[in-house]
Amino acid sequence: MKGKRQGILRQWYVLVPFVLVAAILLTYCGGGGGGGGAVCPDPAVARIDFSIVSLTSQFAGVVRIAGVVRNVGAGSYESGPTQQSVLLYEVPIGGTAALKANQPFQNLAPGQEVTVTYERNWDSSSPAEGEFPPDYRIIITYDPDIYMDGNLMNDDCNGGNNDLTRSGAGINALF
Ligand SMILES: [Ca+2]
Ligand SMILES: [Ca+2]
Repeated sequence: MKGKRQGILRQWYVLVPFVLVAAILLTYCGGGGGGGGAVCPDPAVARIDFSIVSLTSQFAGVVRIAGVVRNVGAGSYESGPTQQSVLLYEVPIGGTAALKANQPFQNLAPGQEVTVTYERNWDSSSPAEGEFPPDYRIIITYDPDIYMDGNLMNDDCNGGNNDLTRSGAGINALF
């Protein structure tokens, strides 16, 4: 009996910090919304678009990979010019991710978008692209101290939507 009570006490010691953090987040993100929704800024990777720029044959050409980031929060994102960026990686199957494009951004009103793009030659009949296409991965990256810079308007209130991957198989489907 005594052992069980100590176990519950131990669980509380672990839980209390999480409850406090959750309460603080709810107070900040949920307060003063008027409509009751979150008013904090939330840049998110909305989608990855593929398109053909030009054809060199029926099966090959120049393609564009575009990662679209949108502020899906109800609050304006307002920050310094060098504190955030959108990164585009190419990830070969079984290989190492390679950074292909880097698009800095600064302010994003609710619903506003910023796009990172990368163009390359693509041969849908080749093994490296047609048979085993790489993945494309878009990541929103922030300065490490962005939550401690004294500016609440650049605190992304949802870190769970800042990373999206799409298979390059979607490019082959365009040819
Ligand atoms: Ca901040
Ligand atoms: Ca986010």
